[in-house]
Amino acid sequence: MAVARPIRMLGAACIVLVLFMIFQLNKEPELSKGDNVGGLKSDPLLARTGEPEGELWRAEDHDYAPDSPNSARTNAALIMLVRNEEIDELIPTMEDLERTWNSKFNYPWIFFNDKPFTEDFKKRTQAVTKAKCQYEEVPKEHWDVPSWINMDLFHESAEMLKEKNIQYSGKVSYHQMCRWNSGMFYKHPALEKYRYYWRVEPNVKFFCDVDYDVFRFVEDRNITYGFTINLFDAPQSMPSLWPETKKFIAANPSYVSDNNMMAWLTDDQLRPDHTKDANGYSTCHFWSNFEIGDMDFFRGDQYTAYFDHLDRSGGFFYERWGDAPVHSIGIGLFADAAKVHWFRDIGYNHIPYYNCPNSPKCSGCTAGQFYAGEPFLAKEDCRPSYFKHVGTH
Ligand SMILES: Nc1nc2c(ncn2[C@@H]2O[C@H](COP(=O)(O)OP(=O)(O)OP(=O)(O)O)[C@@H](O)[C@H]2O)c(=O)[nH]1
Ligand SMILES: [Mg+2]
Repeated sequence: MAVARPIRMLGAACIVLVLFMIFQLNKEPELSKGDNVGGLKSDPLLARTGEPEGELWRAEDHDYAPDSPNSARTNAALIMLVRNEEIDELIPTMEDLERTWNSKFNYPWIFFNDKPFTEDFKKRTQAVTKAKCQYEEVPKEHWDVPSWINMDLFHESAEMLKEKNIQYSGKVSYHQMCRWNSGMFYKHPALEKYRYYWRVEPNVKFFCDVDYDVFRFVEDRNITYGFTINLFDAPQSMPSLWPETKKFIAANPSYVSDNNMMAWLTDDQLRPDHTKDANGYSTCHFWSNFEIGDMDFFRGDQYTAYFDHLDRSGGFFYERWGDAPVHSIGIGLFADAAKVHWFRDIGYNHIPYYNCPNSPKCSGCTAGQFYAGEPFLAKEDCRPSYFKHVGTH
């Protein structure tokens, strides 16, 4: 029986439409921001993301039972500085990371606080995980404002920073927190036996299933530092950080790594005004609310001397240096750039920024999304400079 011509035409049109849709679904998405991702043709976050290459340790192949004395876990821990009052924001974050990763590997959680943890905090956090939870107070000598800081000068400086809209500048505890994260956390006795850490904060989100042992991954490849988000900072919070850094380098030129990231640290193309206002530092940094790192790097001679130099100069209090730029400059100068890893496969959000891979392992975020909220946030993205000067590894 002959099929009427209009029906044949309709059938052909449907086939073409289906083929077109298959093509659209399979092609790599176009870059959303013109050519602005470090000169790359497409945003690497939009490319299909799988697991990293090479051998990976999986829970099916090794013993990751929580209480196993001979487990395949390496010496690493999940760490979090947190206040008792933040418990409600912390539980969903812990649940996220347990669901997507740690319930398979059972690395211990170590919580730090400048005050004693309450029984309620301990009970509710331990209930989220099969892994061991440990609760530690920060030693007073690691937290207190150092003796060489003049508090009158601190208050005067805080007033000036407030006029420049620098958030939290008047809050002493915020400065203490930034200093502790910059140069103290890895000196805590509870971390002495550990080499690798994964830093977590309350209220952050994880979107993707990660099915390999991330700590074994960094150990096997000798990775010094892993990040998810690369961001600009407020130059007004750190006018003397780069000048102090330059003084340190001039006095210790041999500390600088042969394969350093100076070009990224001093880029003056992407946001020239930022680099100018921060006196030579682009302000680009690894956003340190997420970091996976090798504490042996921070305990090493170069970073130790660098932190001590910065600490003595007073900028953690007279300015508002964050641990993110301080870690980033330390890593950018003293580490081997080849040993810094972008965890593109770990979907992550700390309000308002995202790392959201294009992968079937992820749900709850939009692939390639960098921010949620006002469009002006887009300009805080420093990935174009990082990809250009350092790469996408
Ligand atoms: N125990 C304790 N934890 C703190 C203190 N200040 C900050 N923290 C923790 O340090 C981390 C960073 O503090 P936040 O207040 O989130 O700082 P931030 O990320 O720069 O600021 P937001 O953008 O407001 O999140 C979080 O894990 C806090 O729980 C403090 O005084 N005591
Ligand atoms: Mg935070």
